[in-house]
Amino acid sequence: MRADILDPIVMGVVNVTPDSFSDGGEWLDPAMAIAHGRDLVTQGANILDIGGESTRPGADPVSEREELRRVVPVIEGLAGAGARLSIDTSKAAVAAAAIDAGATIVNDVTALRGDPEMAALVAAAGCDVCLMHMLGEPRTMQRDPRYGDVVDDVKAFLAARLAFAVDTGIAAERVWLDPGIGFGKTIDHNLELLARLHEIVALGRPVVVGTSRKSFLGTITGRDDAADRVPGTIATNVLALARGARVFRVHDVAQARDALLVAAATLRGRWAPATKTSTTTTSTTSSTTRTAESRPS
Ligand code: HH2
Repeated sequence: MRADILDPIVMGVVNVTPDSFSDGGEWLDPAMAIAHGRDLVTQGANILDIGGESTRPGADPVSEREELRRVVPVIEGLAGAGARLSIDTSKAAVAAAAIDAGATIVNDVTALRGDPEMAALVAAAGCDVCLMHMLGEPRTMQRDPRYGDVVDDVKAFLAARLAFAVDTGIAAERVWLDPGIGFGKTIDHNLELLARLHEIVALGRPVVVGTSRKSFLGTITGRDDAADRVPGTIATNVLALARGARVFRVHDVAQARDALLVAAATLRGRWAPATKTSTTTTSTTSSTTRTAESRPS
């Protein structure tokens, strides 16, 4: 029995991009993106992660103006939809506009290295921030990535970025950490990070895992179509939960949510019925009560 297993938090992906690796172009129209976000909330998303720039291997950068044009109307349209809103950006101006429009989480795949203004913005806003590991940058990151020991290296990087965040005035309780599955990693790097995820969890901050539909799942299963990688996504999410991960960034919310709720109850050897039915789960181990302001701590 695992009393230490906290309620999983499901972060649904809303990509307002023409070129994302698995759903590029599907939600580029703001009305379509807003409808998709609302649908993900209905499916059980606790957080919606809205992004206007693809970070897939080889992706070209997007201008600030274009990124703002893509994401701000979508965040405005999803404010009050029943989930916390996260902005997936490494640009401070985009994060600032998103926060003004209702976002309360900044998901920065550069871990505050991409824009010198970002750390101060997050500190002043008092929002939550996800710091992700990436080796190199999206255009070139999959060209022969190398580590000493991948888990030790990623853990040391995340510890250093957490210290940097705290030094710039961000409360440690606001920081989430993400090993950056697929960002400058071979298939074996991804698998070793997932197998030893508890070593990252030991840093003491909520760990975010983003395996959803990624290419290493296709390599293992032979599934070329990213939409066919949901079972692989769920396998990694459930195993990550068992190793202490807290937030699961997924495209296929309903399937991931069900699997994670059953996995959490099974690991605990106990199930408590939800007492409220609004849209986001609390961080307690004792129930699946839902509250809009819940966050990992
Ligand atoms: N993965 C992607 C984008 N943002 N953020 C975090 N914290 N962790 C991740 O693993 C992560 C992320 C890539 O997935 P997706 O958004 O579907 O693709 P694209 O970058 O092509 O838009």
